[in-house]
Amino acid sequence: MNTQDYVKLEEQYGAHNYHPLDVVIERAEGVWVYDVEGRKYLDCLSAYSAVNQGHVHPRILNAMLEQAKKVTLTSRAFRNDQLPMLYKELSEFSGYEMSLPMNSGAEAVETAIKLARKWAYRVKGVPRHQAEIIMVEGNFHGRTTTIISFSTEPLYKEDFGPFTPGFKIIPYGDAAALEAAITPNTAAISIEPIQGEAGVIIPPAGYLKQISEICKKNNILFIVDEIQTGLCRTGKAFAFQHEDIRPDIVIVGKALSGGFYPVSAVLADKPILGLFTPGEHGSTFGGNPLAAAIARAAIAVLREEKLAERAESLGTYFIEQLAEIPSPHVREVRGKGLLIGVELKPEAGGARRFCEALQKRGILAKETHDHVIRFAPPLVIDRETIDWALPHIREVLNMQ
Ligand code: IF1
Repeated sequence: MNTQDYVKLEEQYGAHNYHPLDVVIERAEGVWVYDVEGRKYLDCLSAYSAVNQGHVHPRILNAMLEQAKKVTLTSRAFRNDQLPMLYKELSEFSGYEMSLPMNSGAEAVETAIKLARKWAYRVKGVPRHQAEIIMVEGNFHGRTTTIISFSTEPLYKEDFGPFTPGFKIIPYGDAAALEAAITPNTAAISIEPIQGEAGVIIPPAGYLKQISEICKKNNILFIVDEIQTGLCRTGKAFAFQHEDIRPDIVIVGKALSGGFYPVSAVLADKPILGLFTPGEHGSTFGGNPLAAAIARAAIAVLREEKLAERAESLGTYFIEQLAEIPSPHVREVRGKGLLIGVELKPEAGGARRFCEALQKRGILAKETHDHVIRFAPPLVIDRETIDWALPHIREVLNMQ
């Protein structure tokens, strides 16, 4: 079968909830993916930062295979020998005392919402079922009906009401707006340290610090969604570490498994995560030994291969080189570490056609919000590969 054969099957039998590029990947290794026609591409999306460690990382693969031969799922009705080790290693990696393992990022976000609400009722004394959580414009936290209830993207919500109450929206990047939105019933504010889906939106310097101080002053929880920005993507273990803050709750996912398995988690200290009591929350697969073994190896790779330092140095270089490309189409190049967005001018006609042109040159990138090309290769990329890609990117950014 060739590419079009696969595309036809997908068109006929699959729900059309995506509009993917017509590249049918059958194999991947490191930063490279290979399609069914044998063509080779540089992956500049990393499955939305789920394969920070590179595709099919041998160490994580081996951990998966070895654990799969032993036991994969025990349910949390019993204990297993991998989860306690993941708890400890995740605490050492993050500096948070405890964690609660889930599967998808959205499930971890939902967990954080329930945790913040419980803290509001049991600790802050907010009247039950009146807790408010403040979100920001341009947020992306997943696709569940509660999460899209606070989305500001009509496409994600318009046909899916009625919506979950208890959320307020304020502008992103404006700390004064937070102060104005707080009421006695405010439980938390939840933000992405850098907004990925919104187009790699980096808030003003000091914004996270201001939010943190307002939260402390008003006794509200500061939640950061690091599902896309965390785990070394932006040049630090967590993107919030670019400022001198320590949020109350940190949400991780994606690269927590290196792309091998859905693994997510909520991180916090005991006064917060200690609030959950047996039977209140959980999931069939959350914290299973296979997921835990994979996540342990994924964290070890981040640390041992110094992927944060790598993202910092190579990201700085990549951003500098992209910013030097003369192009009639580019409005701005922005990013942190290897989370980079090239924003095009509206008159460029949208980023999709540039991504299609990049695909023809062996580079897979994804447009986000019509006008931004996101470059987020696996953190194991090297300078030689970036230097290979730059002339192709330069040509494409100068096409008619
Ligand atoms: C799709 C976007 C990225 C996330 C943040 C939570 C989640 C995500 C910051 C939920 C997931 C994915 C979902 C995927 C495409 C991709 C995405 F374009 F949708 F917005 F990365 F920017 N918080 N992002 O980025 O995690 O439940 O998916 O495991 O839904 O199309 P999930």
